[in-house]
Amino acid sequence: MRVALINPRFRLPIDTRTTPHLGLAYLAAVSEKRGDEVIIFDADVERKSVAEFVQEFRPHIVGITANTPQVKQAWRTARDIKEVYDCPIVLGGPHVSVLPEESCEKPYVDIVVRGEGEDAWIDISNRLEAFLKDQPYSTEAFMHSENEIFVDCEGLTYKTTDGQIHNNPDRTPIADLDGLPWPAYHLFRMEKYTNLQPATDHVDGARSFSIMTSRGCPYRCTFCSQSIMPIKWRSRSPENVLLEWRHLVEDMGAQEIGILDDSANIRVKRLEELAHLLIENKLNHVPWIFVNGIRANLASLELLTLLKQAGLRRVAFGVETGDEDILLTIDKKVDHDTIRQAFKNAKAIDLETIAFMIIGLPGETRETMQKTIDFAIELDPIIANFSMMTPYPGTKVYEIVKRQGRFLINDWEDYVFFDQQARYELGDMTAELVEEMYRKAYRQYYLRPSPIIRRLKTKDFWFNLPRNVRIAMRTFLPSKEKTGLRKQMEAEGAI
Ligand code: B12
Ligand code: SF4
Repeated sequence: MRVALINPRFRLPIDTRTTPHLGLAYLAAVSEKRGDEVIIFDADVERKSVAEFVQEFRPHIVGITANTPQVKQAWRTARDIKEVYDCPIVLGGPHVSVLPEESCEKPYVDIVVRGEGEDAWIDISNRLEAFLKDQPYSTEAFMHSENEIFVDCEGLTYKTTDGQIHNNPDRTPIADLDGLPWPAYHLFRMEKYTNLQPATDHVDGARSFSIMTSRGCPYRCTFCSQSIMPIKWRSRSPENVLLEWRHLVEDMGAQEIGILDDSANIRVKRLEELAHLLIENKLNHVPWIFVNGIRANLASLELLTLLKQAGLRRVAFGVETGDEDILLTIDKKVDHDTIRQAFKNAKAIDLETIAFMIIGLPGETRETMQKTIDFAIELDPIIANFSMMTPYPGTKVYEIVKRQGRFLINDWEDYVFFDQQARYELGDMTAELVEEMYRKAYRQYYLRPSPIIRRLKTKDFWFNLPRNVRIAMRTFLPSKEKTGLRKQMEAEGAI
């Protein structure tokens, strides 16, 4: 079958990275393994319209991914396709996994896959192929209520032709991650993408790759959207990761690799084994980074030293807040001294560090937010990343705001966290205060002599000068205007 997988166009109001979508890369890989002809249409880097694309490729099935700010663009994409071409349209990803009916109610969406997608996607493809053997091609017939094609297909919310929405039970998470094929990077035009951290690194985007060595996270921090990956943490074996790592370095020419796991160091022994394998197999010359925070309580000097020998260049920690009480309320299950020690360990061996911080958590006051800024300054990472607290549906913070607070946004496209605008108010925490402290965080952190001198001393800063100037302008000047794309999308007609 011909299979189209689509990443709807969505640019953040900041100058961020554009990297191949790993979820689509996995879905494409399992489809190729099934024997399908697959095209990934990444609207972020494509020039032609999606309508032109489907008319040329004539896919038997289309899959569209959607996180929260992307979901309206996913609906527009589905509509644009259905207007010119008939095929079943399937949505998946973090947003639709939490609110599947919302998307399934749209006339141009047939099926929503909730959670991890590979098995459900292949199941849908198999059922479609079997159906097409005896029938002329028609989505109407395929989704007809009398056919009951999906009645026992787990992990799906779907709509039959009588307008009924069916919510099937969840699908069991993939137990054997080693059984998955490698993400289909060969289907992306790699030269169109940036590297993993373009604000700091000067690596060719076509030589920068992501890898996922584990899925899920056993924690449930109140602000974190954990809709796709279940609470059960599962990992690939070090030997299996090594094979993909070697492929990225030797076949794809990787010059940097980013580990995308939610919690990569949950099982320390596994990471140690991977590090030994990278060293033994002489793959440690290619620098790699932890793109997401690793657990500070499991980042001993011994572990970090070994990882550095294996090529680790930069490590990130989810610090979130500088206030002890707020830290307890967000269920991070770590304390400040542990975080201090993790940074000390990383710095002792010259690893670069990133701290992820949040401004505007429930219960915050001017004092607690100031403590967050002060704690970032104390830790002094090369990147202090302050996010505006954005309550995503499905999180505990979303429920708290719904019950006790007031949302200041009612458009999914505004669910981004670098927009300088407060997303909600709760008790005495006003939007004005949060926005003031958010701007203060960046100014107070970055407009100090040490970060400025540190940046000026790095070669990559000068290579990335135009981008760095743009980022500085956006960060330090208040943003009143919506981005050009938002305006354009609004002009094209909101759904
Ligand atoms: C890497 C990453 C990014 C990168 C790159 C994104 C990319 N191109 O893939 C960058 C830095 C750009 C980014 C940005 C943002 N991100 Co982000 N990101 C991630 C991260 C850490 C990993 C994504 C990943 O590769 N996952 C692994 C793959 C295998 O999973 P997946 O992509 O979800 O796909 C699987 C399923 O969802 C499903 N699926 C997905 N699509 C489809 C489609 C079909 C048809 C089917 C059947 C199934 C299916 O099947 C896939 C395979 O199992 C996740 C956390 C996480 N654990 O996923 C957060 C995460 C996706 N991001 C999140 C957020 C909030 C954002 C931002 C909005 C943040 C912001 N700055 O404001 C932006 C939005 C950017 C945009 N343009 O849309 C949230 C999403 C929450 C939500 N409700 O939407 C997550 C879940 C983090 C979290 N725990 O809160 N992000
Ligand atoms: S913030 Fe990190 S530790 Fe907390 S639930 Fe999300 S992925 Fe897990």
